[in-house]
Amino acid sequence: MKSGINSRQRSAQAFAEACQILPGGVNSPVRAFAGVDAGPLFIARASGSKLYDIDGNEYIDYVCSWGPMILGHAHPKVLGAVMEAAGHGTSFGAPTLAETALAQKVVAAFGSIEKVRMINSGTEAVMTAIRLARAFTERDYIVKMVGCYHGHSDSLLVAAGSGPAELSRPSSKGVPQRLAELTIAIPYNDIEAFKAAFEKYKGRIAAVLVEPIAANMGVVPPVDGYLQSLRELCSENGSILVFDEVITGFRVALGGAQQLYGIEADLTCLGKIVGGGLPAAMVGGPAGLMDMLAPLGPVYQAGTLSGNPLATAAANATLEILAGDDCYARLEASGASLQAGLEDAAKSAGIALTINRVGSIMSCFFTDKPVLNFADVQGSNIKIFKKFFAGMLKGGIYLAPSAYEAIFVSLAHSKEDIEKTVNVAHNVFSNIG
Ligand code: KE4
Repeated sequence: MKSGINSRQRSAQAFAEACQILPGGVNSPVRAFAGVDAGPLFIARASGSKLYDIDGNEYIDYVCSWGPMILGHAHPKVLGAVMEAAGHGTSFGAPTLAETALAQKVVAAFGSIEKVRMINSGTEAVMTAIRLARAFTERDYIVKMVGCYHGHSDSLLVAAGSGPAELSRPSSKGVPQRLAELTIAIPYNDIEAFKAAFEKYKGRIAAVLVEPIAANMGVVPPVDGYLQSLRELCSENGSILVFDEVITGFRVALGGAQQLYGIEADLTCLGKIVGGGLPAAMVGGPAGLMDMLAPLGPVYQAGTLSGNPLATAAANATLEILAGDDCYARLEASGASLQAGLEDAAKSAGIALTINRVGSIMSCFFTDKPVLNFADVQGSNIKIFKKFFAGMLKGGIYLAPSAYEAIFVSLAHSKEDIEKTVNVAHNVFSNIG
């Protein structure tokens, strides 16, 4: 097995075929490698920290399926739980004990959550949270931050990060202007802009939606006091503070960014890790809000495969392992080691590099300035990012194919993986100029 790209012929052929039948050859835009002017690799299998493409190339994987694979790929306990569940049937459309058990784990981890509703995607979780907030407050406006991404529901494809940002149209066609006007987009980490929005739309803002650690414009942590200010202003104005913890939930701490920063949201959206690599997500919050959901309350939400037995099996197995006492210390150590190695490699090559990191998520911005919001990301050198991405891939390191995404480190990444990654980066940086 060779590491890195030796041939990618079969991927190229597979992509050409896929493009005949799938728009852009993919089932999610960021996978198309549009952000790095290349064609995607087709993956044959994955195990631990490694991915293997259909040309037989091996990569150290830092995409981790865009976050869910915090334990690494094909973890034996997760596979075992899924296979055991599958043997009893794959979907019933009826309640199961595993859903209650999973909900109990989430409630135990998040002090702000008394009840959860399981769904199938982060998009649906955020969509439901917004609907709940609008129902509870009887208001229509929502505030989101420029460059944050919250899935592809209409109201949130406004000034969105991740894929839409890559396509340089931060809003999507097909979203009615009248609907988009109910979404107020302001810069992340800008409290004055936030206060001004509350002044202008006083008494009319149903919800403030934020990634407590932005990770869809690359990783951009909240500046000191930012989340506290959002919390206070929402409380003062009777608006619902929604933390989109689809990436940060169970990633930066078992209790997500809320545990890390000590700020409680009114509603929390979870996804990715909470599905253990299968389709599952959640919206959670106090019973007074959550009980507005059907069948109890007037807010409708439903899903054929919600709480699916396979996804709940993967999720329960994953969260049981993450509750282990040293997981987050190990993730922090690996993240810090990778950051230090990459910074050292860039410095020795004279490359301007700013790394933003929180625990096991980070992003590389090719600039010598701080990166505090989406405009700062756009001011970084994206051309150098593309060369960095291509060089790392050639060296057997699979990073997210976009400057607007994150590097995810898992518990399966070994010291040797980190060392190899840093060595490849030394080589790439010394030739990137
Ligand atoms: P999904 O609907 O893709 O499960 O979740 C949407 C979502 C919601 N909130 C946050 C903070 C998210 O990051 C996401 C999805 N993240 C992207 C990558 N940054 C998923 C990858 C993709 O779109 O293919």
